[in-house]
Amino acid sequence: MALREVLQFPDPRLKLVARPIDEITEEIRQLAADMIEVMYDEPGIGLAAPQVGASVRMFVIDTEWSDEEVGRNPRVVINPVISEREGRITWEEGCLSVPDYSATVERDAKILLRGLDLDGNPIEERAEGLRAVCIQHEVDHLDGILFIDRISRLKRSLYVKKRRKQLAEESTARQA
Ligand code: K1U
Ligand code: ZN
Repeated sequence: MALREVLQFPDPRLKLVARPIDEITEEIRQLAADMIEVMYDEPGIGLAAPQVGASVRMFVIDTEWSDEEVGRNPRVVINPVISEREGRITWEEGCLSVPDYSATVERDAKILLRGLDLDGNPIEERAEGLRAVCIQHEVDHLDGILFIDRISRLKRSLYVKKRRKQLAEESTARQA
């Protein structure tokens, strides 16, 4: 089956607050499997359900994967909550839903993530560095927040202008 499409800014579905998952159904398991496939295909190190148009609180992450299948260790996190935070860190972030742009964002340096896995078992993970940054980025997606909402107004408006121009050019090219 074709891969699910990743929604791109300014798709309004990226602004929605996703709803908690109250039952882990076959549909949720299939969504998780599809998201893992999309994450490796893009490629990315994380992906949140709203990015593929599913407004539910789930993300997938693999911050250390390599091209060989044996080097892959995807984690699925359902109803994530960041319950402890310590220190600050800055990181150059990108986003599969924000094409052709990256910017430095300040976030919590060390976090404790809680949630559920696909069997409904509790997950508890302490993370720092890129892993902590990526988890916060994915939880933001579940709350309708993009990393460009966490940069200066000037930088954001310059990006929005560039993106509008890019979309207008794409539309002209399609009509030609
Ligand atoms: O949620 C997303 O849009 C995925 C995003 C996650 C992320 C990256 C960097 C900092 C914070 C969050 C990406 O994966 S962008 C692509 C990327 O960073 C990457 C892709 C392949 C190899 C290594 C990195
Ligand atoms: Zn993103």
